[in-house]
Amino acid sequence: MALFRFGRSDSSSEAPAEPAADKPGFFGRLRSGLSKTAQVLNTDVRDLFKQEGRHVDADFLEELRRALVRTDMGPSAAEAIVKDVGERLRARVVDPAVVVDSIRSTLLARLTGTADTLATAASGPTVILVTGVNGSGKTTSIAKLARRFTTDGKRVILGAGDTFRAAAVEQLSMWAGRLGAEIVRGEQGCDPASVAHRAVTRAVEGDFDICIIDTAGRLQTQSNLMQELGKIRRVISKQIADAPHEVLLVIDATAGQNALSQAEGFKEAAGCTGIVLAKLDGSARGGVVVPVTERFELPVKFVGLGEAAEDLEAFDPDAFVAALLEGTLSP
Ligand SMILES: Nc1nc2c(ncn2[C@@H]2O[C@H](COP(=O)(O)OP(=O)(O)OP(=O)(O)O)[C@@H](O)[C@H]2O)c(=O)[nH]1
Ligand SMILES: [Mg+2]
Repeated sequence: MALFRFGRSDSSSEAPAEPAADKPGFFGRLRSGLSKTAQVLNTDVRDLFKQEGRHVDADFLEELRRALVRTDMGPSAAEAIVKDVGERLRARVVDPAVVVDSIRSTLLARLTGTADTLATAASGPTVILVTGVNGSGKTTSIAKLARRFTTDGKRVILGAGDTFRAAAVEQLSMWAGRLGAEIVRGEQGCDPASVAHRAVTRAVEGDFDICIIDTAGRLQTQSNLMQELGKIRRVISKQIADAPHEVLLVIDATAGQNALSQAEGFKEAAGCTGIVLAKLDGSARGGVVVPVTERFELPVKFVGLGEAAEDLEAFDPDAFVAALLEGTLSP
């Protein structure tokens, strides 16, 4: 299986949907999306440095651990940072630079393996199945992905596998029309696996490069609906042996710790291969991708930073951690 790498979209070379002044750059939007987590780091962790000449002892380490756990980075990353800081600074005067460096390197180590790559078919169409809970941003993320592919010169076909709501099919059709992608639709209430089957058949026959299949939102606790995802998967893999090449789980960045149970449920039922973290532009709790990536080995592939088709960026761990740590050392 090959890997497909998108270039980082350069806002200066693309027509923005809104005036540039209204739209902060990538880092600005990432920073605002991570503001809640960054704020905890900023206030709680910085408070620990305030006491002049304070030594690194058990009390300091416990306070640091508690502050870190209050972010969404998860207890395991917090513990690793405390251990590292304890080893590097034991009985010495608190050095904020060492603490920040430890946070940075620990989080980066946990986010490695996350890359802006998508697995693609060696030949024939690449099939991407998109899953997630209700309203997480699946259909919009599909539009954003489709735009990336069509901009790259690829021929894209969409499968309207959310047959639950008529409006869902309309929403995807609207995007397909705008983006110049073909769409395969089914009757409302029909079996989504049959729509997926028809979309893949058309993708093969029509020599499309990419086939992206939408699904209705569902909760990871609805076992019948989770089994339906398994069925869609099986139907696709009978048509193309190594498909779906990616099964993306779209998580709403504001889901916080709920993202952990979503990742667990969807990975098990649908064999998810990666995450799209949508809505990171709002007031979000995006730090949760650290434990999600670590516990479920689900790399974050893309982040959604707005409602428009161009508001998708490849996940960049360095920029992500830098945004989290913004201001932690500043007065
Ligand atoms: N601000 C912002 N809004 C987003 C983003 N992604 C999606 N949305 C909005 O979130 C809402 C839900 O998005 P959809 O793409 O319809 O979500 P869905 O998962 O397909 O929803 P269901 O099909 O109902 O389960 C819409 O109003 C989108 O415009 C994002 O990255 N940022
Ligand atoms: Mg949808």
